[in-house]
Amino acid sequence: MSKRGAFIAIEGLDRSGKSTQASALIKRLEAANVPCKHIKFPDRTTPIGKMIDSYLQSKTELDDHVIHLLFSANRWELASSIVKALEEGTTVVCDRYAFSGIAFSAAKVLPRETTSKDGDSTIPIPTHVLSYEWCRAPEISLPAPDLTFLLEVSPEKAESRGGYGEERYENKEVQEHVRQVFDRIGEEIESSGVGKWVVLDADLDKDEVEQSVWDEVKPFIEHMGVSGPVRKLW
Ligand code: FDM
Ligand code: MG
Repeated sequence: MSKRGAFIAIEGLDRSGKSTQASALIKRLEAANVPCKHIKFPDRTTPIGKMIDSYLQSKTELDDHVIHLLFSANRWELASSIVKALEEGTTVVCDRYAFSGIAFSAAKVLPRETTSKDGDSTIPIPTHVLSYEWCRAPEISLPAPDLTFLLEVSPEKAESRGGYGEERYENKEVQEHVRQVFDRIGEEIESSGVGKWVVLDADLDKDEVEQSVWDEVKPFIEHMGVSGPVRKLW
């Protein structure tokens, strides 16, 4: 069997430069004559993707469980085509994947925080709407990335890049909660051995980040190769 393609995911908070880096990586792969394909989640072009798009633009309201399952279904509807491309030797670069799915949903807290008394001070206890385990469940068995980059951007840098947009989740508070879940996911991926998790400082100049991405991807593709069947998410 000829070598299969690598499955590479690029994850991070808003304004971390994911899309820029995904495009830059595709260009580098093309220049190195590596067959490759650029995909993005959510894929807003499918019927499920259109429902997600409408929700993100706050044109529709959906129960938190429902939107979580739609995001996951949006990956499942493309899962077999991802596996097929990889098996045919095409490297797939994915802008956001299941880790965004878990992180953004598990980060949701009820608008009103309950508080606990500690001496004289009142400590807010955020109440999570969906548990981490519940959010992770529908992602089980999706094709697993061989390599995932988490682009870490500071709130200050995100702000300086033009701040957040108008869509749902694009605000400081949500992003901070999401950051914490991403850290938990990274620890789990590392210890599970399903794929490699690489954290990069995305406050750096985009050319520097691009070089760091390439420094990981190039030897990965050339030497270690990507062998064996496509793995499944943990
Ligand atoms: N998002 C993205 C989720 O909540 N779940 C998911 O499974 C995915 C893939 O959708 F706020 C969120 C993350 C982001 C929003 O993403 C749209 P883009 O990258 O801005 O299109
Ligand atoms: Mg966005």
